[in-house]
Amino acid sequence: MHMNSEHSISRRERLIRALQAPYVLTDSSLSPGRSHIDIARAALAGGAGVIQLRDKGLSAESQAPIAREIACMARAAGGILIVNDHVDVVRDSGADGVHLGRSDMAIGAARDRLGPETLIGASASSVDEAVAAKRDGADYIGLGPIFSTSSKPDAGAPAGVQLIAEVRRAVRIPIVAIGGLTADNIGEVLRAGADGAAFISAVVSADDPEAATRRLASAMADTHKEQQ
Ligand code: TZP
Ligand code: MG
Repeated sequence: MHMNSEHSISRRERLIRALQAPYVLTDSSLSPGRSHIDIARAALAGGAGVIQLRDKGLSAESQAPIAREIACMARAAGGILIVNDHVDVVRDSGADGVHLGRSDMAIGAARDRLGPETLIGASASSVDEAVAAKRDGADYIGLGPIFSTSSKPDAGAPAGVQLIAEVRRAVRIPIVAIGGLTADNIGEVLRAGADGAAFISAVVSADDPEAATRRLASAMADTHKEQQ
């Protein structure tokens, strides 16, 4: 794949731009009958800026060809693909980055494997974890759960939008809020200082994921306009 340092700067700039639109996690277990590719296609058509391939049950080997296809689709739509958990899938697929939780590979080790060009997102659920993730070299923070969620059984107690404001004061890298986000609460999430908003059930469990993404994108755009 073609890579140079210009590419690396623009990848982070592309992230900031992509985060203006919904960040959609393709959890197919919550979306009966739809594949990761179906969900990604619908979300991109509805205006998603970032797709995160997330499958807790599928091996890295099986995820690589899916990631390759979604990476092409995302690129064609001007969006970004992040792979959850699996550093090696990123290397093999041309995805833009990886998202790491606290029980995944350490951020520094992932950076060594992936180099400076690749985006690394890190989960945090407190100010201290966000500060540590930034210090370790994360490019953005996935912060949550903000509201209660049934999509991640071990997500912990909802923190509320107050945590977004606290993390905003503590770190300068982009904050992507997650956990129970919907078109109805996205305004307060962005006003609290989040740069982006990640959704699972609001998109993947909707009857029409494309229309659901479009509604979320429009709610986000309304808030951005109001903030200008
Ligand atoms: N991390 C923190 S909460 C969460 C993850 C993956 C689940 C978010 O799902 P939903 O359906 O948008 O609440
Ligand atoms: Mg993880």
